[in-house]
Amino acid sequence: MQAELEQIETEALTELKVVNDLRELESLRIKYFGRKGQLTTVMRGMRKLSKEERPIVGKLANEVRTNITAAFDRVTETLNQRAREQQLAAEAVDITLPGRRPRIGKKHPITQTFDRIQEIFRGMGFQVAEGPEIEHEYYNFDALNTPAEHPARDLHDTFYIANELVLRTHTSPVQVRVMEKQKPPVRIIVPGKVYRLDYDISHTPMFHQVEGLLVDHQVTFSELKGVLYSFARQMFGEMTRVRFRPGFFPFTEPSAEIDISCTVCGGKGCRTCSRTGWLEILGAGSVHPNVFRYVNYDPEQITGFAFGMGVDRIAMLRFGITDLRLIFENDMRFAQQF
Ligand code: 2NM
Repeated sequence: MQAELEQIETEALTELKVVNDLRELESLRIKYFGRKGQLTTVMRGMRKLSKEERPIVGKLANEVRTNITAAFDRVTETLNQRAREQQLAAEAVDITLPGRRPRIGKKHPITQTFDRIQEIFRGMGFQVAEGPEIEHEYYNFDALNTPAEHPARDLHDTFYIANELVLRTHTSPVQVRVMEKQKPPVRIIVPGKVYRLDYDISHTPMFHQVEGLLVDHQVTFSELKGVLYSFARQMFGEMTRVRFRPGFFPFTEPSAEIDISCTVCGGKGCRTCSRTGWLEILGAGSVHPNVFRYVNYDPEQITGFAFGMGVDRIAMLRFGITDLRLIFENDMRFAQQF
């Protein structure tokens, strides 16, 4: 039995030297210490030994068990450490590598222009209103003093999408909706997308507009001039000159077309202003009494002015964009420049 114990010890220690992983180690533990393990079996057999032999063999058995256990502990520790090292190596981060530069988004030049226009008009006490892009003919035309026979309602200009429903051709219908709900004073601007059946080098079927409306008791045309002069100088620079020419819109009377001195040449004449020194950027006028009647305002008591501008052309001037198509292509190389 002693010889057997010594052989178990030698064998166990030898086998433990070549263990590769924790699974192999576990099957060795079962082989020696399990319920039917070699050491367990020998120790169980000690019951049959004589009184004299038992302490001697028992002492040896204990020593053998202690030695093997110690060897198991050492191997366990080594394997655990190796596993930790492998994990750390696998998870290692090379902090000397250059960082990956995050792609930073930019606001589209149209959005930036909308933002600036809104900022200027908020500064003059206007609030921002929005409304649907699919409109009823009533709001897009009738309530804006544009009767059924009016040329602006021609099929060639308007996207009809269903009976009596159109894609709005301007943002003015939103102003009608606001006036229907709100008594004067009304002081709003309406930014948004508008749609017209028009597609060539200088027109896209969808484009962007900001329209403004100010109504109250005793509002005059000179206040319109004051607001638009202030806007022009904040938007295009303090040196900007402004001129009003007579114009026509069905929803305003009188109406005006408003030019600013050319932002490229300062008024000397260049390609951008077709050698005139002026750029047409706004339409405006005093709100037609008929528009007030549609929203139940009394035109004897209430006056007001309205104006409208195309945002796409203003954005092109602002950022020096020479081709309208670039605004709608959404090429990242284009967008990154502003
Ligand atoms: C323009 C030019 C002139 C305008 C009129 C109205 C409303 F709803 F009050 F009648 N909103 N916008 C208007 C007037 C728009 O755009 C070139």
